[in-house]
Amino acid sequence: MRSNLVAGNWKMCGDTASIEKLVAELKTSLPAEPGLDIAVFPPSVYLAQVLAGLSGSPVAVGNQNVCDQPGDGAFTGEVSASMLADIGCRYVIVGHSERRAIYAETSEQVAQKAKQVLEQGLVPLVCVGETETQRDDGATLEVISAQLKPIFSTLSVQQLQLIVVAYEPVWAIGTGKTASPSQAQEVHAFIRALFAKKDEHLAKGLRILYGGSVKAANAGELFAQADIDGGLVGGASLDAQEFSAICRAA
Ligand code: G2H
Repeated sequence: MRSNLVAGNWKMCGDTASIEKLVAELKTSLPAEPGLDIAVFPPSVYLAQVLAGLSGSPVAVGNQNVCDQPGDGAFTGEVSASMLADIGCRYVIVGHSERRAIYAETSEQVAQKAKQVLEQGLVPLVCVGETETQRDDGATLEVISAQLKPIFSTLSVQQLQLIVVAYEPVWAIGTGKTASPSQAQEVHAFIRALFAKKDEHLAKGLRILYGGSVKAANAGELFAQADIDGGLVGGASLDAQEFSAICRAA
């Protein structure tokens, strides 16, 4: 049976004081339930602060990005998966649509990043999702399939068993528009079927999160879908009460 995962992507938000307050509030408000994993992804300069603040709590910490090369090396400005493992991170988001769109990350780079993360014993959250134009053109499933192709060709079946996929329709990110539960379920089922072509057992165990304007008011309906195993939450994860309510819905 798959355990649900709710992940809070804080993006490029916060400062020392606001993060201290958020961590303190999360410690008292987040549910601790068997079968539910919770992780937060602060901006990387605050990872040490958040790891220290959440130490002893069941909440895991991850980074929002990683270098596609192994460390150490001459890659100015980058952070390696080995460094993230060294400080105690458990997860890394790779291929978020903001990185694909703003920083021109390709699906091949995303697969290399996932490989680096796995080689350090961490779990990559591999993000995929179509733009509004692609959805309007009826190309959603084709786009998702193309984004996942390098993941299948780069990772072994053993490695694929360890990843988490996040379906985040670009048109729903930070826009207040959410995919309907049935729109999201259709894509999640498609993703699971793609993994089943590789290995049935792998597909059954794969956790597929939904992301895109998830909030307490829509989380329950989304998470009730057969192939939705939790959420990747942006804006709403910056409010401890709202994030806790989303976690309770999982
Ligand atoms: C999608 C999501 C978190 P939000 O980017 O990754 O953000 O919930 O603000 O749409």
